[in-house]
Amino acid sequence: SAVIVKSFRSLSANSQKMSLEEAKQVAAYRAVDEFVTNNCVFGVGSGSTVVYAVQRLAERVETENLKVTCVPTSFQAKQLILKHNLTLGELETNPVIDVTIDGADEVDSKMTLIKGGGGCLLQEKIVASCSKKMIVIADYTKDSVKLGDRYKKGIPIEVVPMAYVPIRNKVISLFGGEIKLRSAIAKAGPVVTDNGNFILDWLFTNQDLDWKKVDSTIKMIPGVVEIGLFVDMCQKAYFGQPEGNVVER
Ligand code: ABF
Repeated sequence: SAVIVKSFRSLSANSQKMSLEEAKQVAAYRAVDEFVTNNCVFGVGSGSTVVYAVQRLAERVETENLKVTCVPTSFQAKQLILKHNLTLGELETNPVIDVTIDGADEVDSKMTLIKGGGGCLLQEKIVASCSKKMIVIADYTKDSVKLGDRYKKGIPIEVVPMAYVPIRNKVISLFGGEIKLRSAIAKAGPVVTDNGNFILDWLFTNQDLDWKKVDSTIKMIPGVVEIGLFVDMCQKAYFGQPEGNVVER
């Protein structure tokens, strides 16, 4: 009986692990099936959930013979587009995007997003700003009431490397909390983004800040390139659940 209990435990543990990936996949498939149409320009986000969205897009392009132009939000996204032999576009030739599907680190009850855990926030925000619709796909661990409820790694701020110390000091003097310069692994050098910049992770403590004001104020600090706060940019979010269903907001 001990063996049976152990196997059930490992099974349930595996099924729990599987459910996080399944949750991402079911959310991604739902969004692609709902929003991607023939002749559309599609913004491809970054992160692990978007991998499933591109898989589903490639399936549909092939089976339904769809014409879709894909604009990437990072080096990773571009590689995904090329890997699936999808039509690669760019903002220079496709400055208006019909729909962007992207991941997020956290979504609050007002659809404000923390993005940039993967370091791609600048191009993600640019592409999202050029999109008629921006759709978030995520597993259930991203669905929060307030920013900071679940995601504890802070809000990423992309900065020009020379200015990271004065920016760090200014953000803390304005809004409190603490700030860490993102490095890939302990004692290694700082992470450098696709755009050659550094990332500061701002571990905010006040969860009731006016995020629109925070976004605009921090953006005004010289040397700040972008902040991983998406306010009033996301029209809809799909959260895959452990049971395999999808919660839409
Ligand atoms: C990307 O998706 C980033 O903005 C964010 O950090 C990431 C979330 O990653 P995942 O989909 O792997 O949870 O868009």
